[in-house]
Amino acid sequence: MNKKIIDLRSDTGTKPNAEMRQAMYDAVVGDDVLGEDPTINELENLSAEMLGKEAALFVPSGTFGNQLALFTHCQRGNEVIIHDDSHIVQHEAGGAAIIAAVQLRTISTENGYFTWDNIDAKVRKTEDIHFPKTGLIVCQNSLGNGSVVPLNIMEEIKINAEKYNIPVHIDGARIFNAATYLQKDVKEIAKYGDSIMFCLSKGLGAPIGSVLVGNKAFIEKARANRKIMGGGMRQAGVLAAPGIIALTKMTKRLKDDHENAQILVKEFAKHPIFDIKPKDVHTNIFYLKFNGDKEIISQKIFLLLKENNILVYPPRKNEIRFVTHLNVSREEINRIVELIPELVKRI
Ligand code: TLP
Repeated sequence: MNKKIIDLRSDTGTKPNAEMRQAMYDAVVGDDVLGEDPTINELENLSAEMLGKEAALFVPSGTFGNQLALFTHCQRGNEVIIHDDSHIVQHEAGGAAIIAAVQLRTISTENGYFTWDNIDAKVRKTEDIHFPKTGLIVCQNSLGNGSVVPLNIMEEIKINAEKYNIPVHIDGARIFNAATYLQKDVKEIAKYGDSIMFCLSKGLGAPIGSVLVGNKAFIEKARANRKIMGGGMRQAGVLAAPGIIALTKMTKRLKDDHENAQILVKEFAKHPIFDIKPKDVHTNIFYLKFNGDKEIISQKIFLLLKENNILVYPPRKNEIRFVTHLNVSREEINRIVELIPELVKRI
């Protein structure tokens, strides 16, 4: 058995490459709380420019960036319209209630995203003091299942949100994956948000960090709020330096991860026991579903993968998530492809 571990749990586990480590070593730093870290300033200027916004703010994590956006856009007690499957609802430990002190008004749909039609009925359109005020709409692209929301859906949301004066925040942790899939400049997605959070870690390979972008007034307020949240970092240019490489170089290699996901999915799709279609997989993340006794099969597949040193998270709702990323080579993908018929035989 091949002993080398292939870790497909998440792209959050990607390691900084040699160039990033050298850039960290060489980074010129200063006190960023005073705005004096040249490397952070460079990263923030580059981020704003790439996303087509006026200003940007470096933050420690994606969760931090999302929570900061809620905190900055909203008043306490505001209502935030958001999809039930979103990261903010499912994976941010209830932070919205603690930090921004907002109420999340969730919407569930089959495909993981909502349209303006879904949102319209939830917008508070009256001054009646019984009701909370709608403070924000949150969209996510790409989605947690790796699929990409069509831009006409986002455009319709933005246009209508503007009519009611409601800002839109985009959780764009993997917005560069979405842009790669759509073969569009990332600005073409970012223009549908008043603020966007994107991650330098994950598929872009920086060890840490995310960026929040928006207009100057919003980012100025967010900078003050970041301090309140304890996210004012000092000589953090050592963290921003790999972020600059993430943006300038690593954004161009995401297509490799998408191709690797497609190679796996195409192999799975050959076997009727797997319920998956290559065209439904857009980026580097997919959920493998099963035909037959889903609970037993998903558990067996999980254990067989583990036996072969292929790491995925344990099945949830009888589905297994796979995430391809820069630390999984084509050779390793081919090793899994060769193994799939063997797995099927052993179920
Ligand atoms: N997602 C992680 C886990 O938290 C689930 C993962 O393994 O996918 N927005 C989105 C859409 C995300 O997927 C994540 C991380 C975040 C925000 C939070 O980023 P971090 O981990 O930097 O706080």
